[in-house]
Amino acid sequence: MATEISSAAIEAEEGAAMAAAKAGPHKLERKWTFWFDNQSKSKQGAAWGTSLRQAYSFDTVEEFWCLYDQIFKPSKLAGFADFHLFRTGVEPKWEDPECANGGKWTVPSSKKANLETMWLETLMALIGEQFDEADEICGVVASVRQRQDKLSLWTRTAANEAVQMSIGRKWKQIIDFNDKISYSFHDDSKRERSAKARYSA
Ligand code: MGP
Repeated sequence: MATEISSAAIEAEEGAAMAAAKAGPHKLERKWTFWFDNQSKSKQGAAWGTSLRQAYSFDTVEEFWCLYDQIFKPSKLAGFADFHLFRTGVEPKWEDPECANGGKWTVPSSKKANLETMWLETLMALIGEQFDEADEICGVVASVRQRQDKLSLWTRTAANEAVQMSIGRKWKQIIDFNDKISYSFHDDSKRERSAKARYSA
């Protein structure tokens, strides 16, 4: 009897493994691209963006984990650098047509470990399409700075306050952040270094 059960169990396990292999990689709803910008390596006085590089695009869960594990962990960044995850086709620049009328929510992070956790939670929420207004989100940036690290969630229609408030509130839940976060317009950032907060959540 015992032998019968164990062989049946083995058969069932083999069946499940075969099914998983046949199912193949798990496709995401859309394609995403990782970027990086190691500004500590750029020449002094070089224009902004000269060190910004498009790195890898992916559209399966398996590729995401591979890229995240091997490369895109903020703890691997030193000095003055950024990692970005943006929808494929959208460049992480104010000048991109999808970002031109947009802005960003910013979350400061005083501890490296917090930045790492919040970054991963945000990546998973984006690729898992957890935001109701997913089409309104351009991407997320992890910035490692000497002063203070931060995460910024870039959205496309800054003037739509209701959409931004909904995204900001949802983001705080996702990353389990309880302090206030603020939203700035890229248009203001173009004019002044410390753009004023337009919304807060
Ligand atoms: P930042 O990196 O967004 O601000 O922009 P931060 O992190 O507060 O400042 P940092 O000194 O710690 O990096 C810093 C500056 O980079 C801006 O004031 C712009 O001069 C330039 N810059 C940043 N971005 C995202 C852009 C962009 O998308 N386009 C252009 N043209 N310049 C940018």
